[in-house]
Amino acid sequence: MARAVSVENGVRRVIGDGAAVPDGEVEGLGTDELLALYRGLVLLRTYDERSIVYHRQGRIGTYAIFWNHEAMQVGSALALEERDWLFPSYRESAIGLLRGMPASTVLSWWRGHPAGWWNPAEYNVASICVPIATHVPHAVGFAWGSRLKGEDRVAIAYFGDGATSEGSFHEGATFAGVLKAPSILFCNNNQWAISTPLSSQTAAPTLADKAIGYGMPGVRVDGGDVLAVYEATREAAERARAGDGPTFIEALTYRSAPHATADDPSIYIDAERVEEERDHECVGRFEAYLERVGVLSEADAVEIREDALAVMREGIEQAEAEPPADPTLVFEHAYGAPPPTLDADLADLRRVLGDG
Ligand SMILES: Cc1ncc(C[n+]2csc(CCOP(=O)(O)OP(=O)(O)O)c2C)c(N)n1
Ligand SMILES: [Mg+2]
Repeated sequence: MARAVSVENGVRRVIGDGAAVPDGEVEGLGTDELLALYRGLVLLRTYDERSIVYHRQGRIGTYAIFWNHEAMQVGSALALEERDWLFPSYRESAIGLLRGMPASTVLSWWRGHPAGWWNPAEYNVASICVPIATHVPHAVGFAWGSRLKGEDRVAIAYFGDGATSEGSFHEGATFAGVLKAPSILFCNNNQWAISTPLSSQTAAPTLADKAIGYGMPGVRVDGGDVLAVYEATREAAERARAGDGPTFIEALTYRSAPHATADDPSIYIDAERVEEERDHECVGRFEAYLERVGVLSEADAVEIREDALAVMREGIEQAEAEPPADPTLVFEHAYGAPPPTLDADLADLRRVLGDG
């Protein structure tokens, strides 16, 4: 049976439904800040939708869709300061765009091109992490190191529900709690780890319940509500800066797109629940809120959408203008002592690529 994300049971919500459920507001967010959140949502939504088209056209490789995860990414990233560091997983691949990273960089990453590598210190955005949860200890270690150096930086690690079953999550969370590292463990609970349901990840009633075992607060928030995510992340950052340690945020959603372009969820997912989620997708939900509070005009909305499309057009053009990568790069940094077969392997690859 389909069921909407509950707003009871301690799940924080700010945006109402325009009818029986009233709107709230977040202290300190004026017109400019609300429009910045909207701009971020539209930019990421446009990135995601264009990427699926580029994938179908063979212009990027396999792509991890984040449709309807934008509120979690934008709400949390914009609640932090520019000096704070983001540690994304593949699901947050384009989060750097919110820090001024060109779209061509992220598109190049999905094209498997070295132009997709960036210097993390340039944007305070760590490399996209594909191994599940291994970046949790990285983020926590970074936060702890920053504290030792007397810097006022918070690190946020993004990961999924499935990641909470990994050893690296446990190690990172333990480390964060014990050392009071100024960090935020942000879990996008989209209730699926590819085809493995949440019920296989934990017997606990909620993922936030795990936080108590690590000595940190566990906060549950409606992951489709950009304002609730913003507020929860801002509070977590304040705790971290005050020296009170990490916070685990469980943002609830239901994955309403395939895991990635290579996945067919129709054989395992609850289609009715997906439809319901899509009807309440996070960008439209915030747009309706902004219209209700009189902040967004139709002209603004059109301009913001056109700007985002222009970013993507320029991004794919730049990514495709990159000269082909040198295949030796794949081999060069893999071994301290290369095996004797490596030269022959490289010659084979060059032949396949018509490159030698
Ligand atoms: C260490 C490791 N094991 C397995 C995989 C294969 N894998 C890729 S995505 C994924 C599911 C992760 O689910 P979740 O943590 O819920 O994140 P979501 O994709 O739903 O955002 C798995 C098991 C991997 N990338 N890394
Ligand atoms: Mg998941």
